[in-house]
Amino acid sequence: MERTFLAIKPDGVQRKLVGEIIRRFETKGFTLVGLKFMNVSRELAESHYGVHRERPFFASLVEFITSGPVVAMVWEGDGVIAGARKVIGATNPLTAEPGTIRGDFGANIGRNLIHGSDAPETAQSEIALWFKDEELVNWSPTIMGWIHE
Ligand code: DAT
Ligand code: MG
Repeated sequence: MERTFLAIKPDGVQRKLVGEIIRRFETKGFTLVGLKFMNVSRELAESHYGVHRERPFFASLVEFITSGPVVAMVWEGDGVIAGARKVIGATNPLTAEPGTIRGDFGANIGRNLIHGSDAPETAQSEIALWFKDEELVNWSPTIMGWIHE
């Protein structure tokens, strides 16, 4: 079963959107398999956003993600990597569709509320970066037959 890494960024936490955001993935039918509330070290932030190291916004990105606690999560489901990105919406909240998390709650690209892995390779490396194996819970919701054929 596919897994992805999601993180509610400091703006989502400060704006008390944790429950609202988690609710959207739960009601969609994805399964939570890892969850922790944590401060992000500079080292972890720079590693997580390593692909953006040369971009002009890299420093502010690291500053932002380390500015307050985040909710780090792993979610599971068929097609969850692309599916969660759909729930999240486009990178810039101003162009993200209404109905998406960023489209409904965001107004600035530097405050776009949530991170989601963008491909199977990044999902795998981000899960390994943020979570130890023993922090992930293998379980199958009993209602699965009503969510998935
Ligand atoms: P996403 O978070 O949708 O995967 P990304 O990986 O391209 O987007 O960029 C990571 C984060 O960097 C993004 O959530 C917000 C910030 N960012 C991206 N492009 C930016 C830009 N042009 N100006 C400012 N911040 C930007
Ligand atoms: Mg990205």
